Amino acid sequence: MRLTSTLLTIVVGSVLALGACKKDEATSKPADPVGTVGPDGIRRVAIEAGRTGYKPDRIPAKPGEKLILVFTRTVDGECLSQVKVADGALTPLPMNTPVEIPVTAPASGDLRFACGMDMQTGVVAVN
Ligand SMILES: [Cu+2]
Repeated sequence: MRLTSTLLTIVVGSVLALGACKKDEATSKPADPVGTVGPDGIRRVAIEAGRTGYKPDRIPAKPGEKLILVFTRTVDGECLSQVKVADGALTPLPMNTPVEIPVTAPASGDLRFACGMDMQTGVVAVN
């Protein structure tokens, strides 16, 4: 009897935990490294600077392609409050405010972006 109720508690607990997990996934936007092309013909890729770093953290691009990275910081704290793209200046990222940074993909290889402390990183990747 006691074992049964313990098992039941575990099962119910797991179901509740799974449910909570699923709900989390549904509310957070999936990473989309492709983005959308605006009326100006320039591709915009939204990047979330959040709890787990940059999402997406790898944006495939064509050689020399011009694109606009749209960073939105969704987490408090100093770490992701600034972003540095390639060898450019540090750009402040206010909370929940999209900040557009135009970039040109390299002829080959990766164009790197990182937080102000160089802890979180991502790339615009040319294959
Ligand atoms: Cu950092």
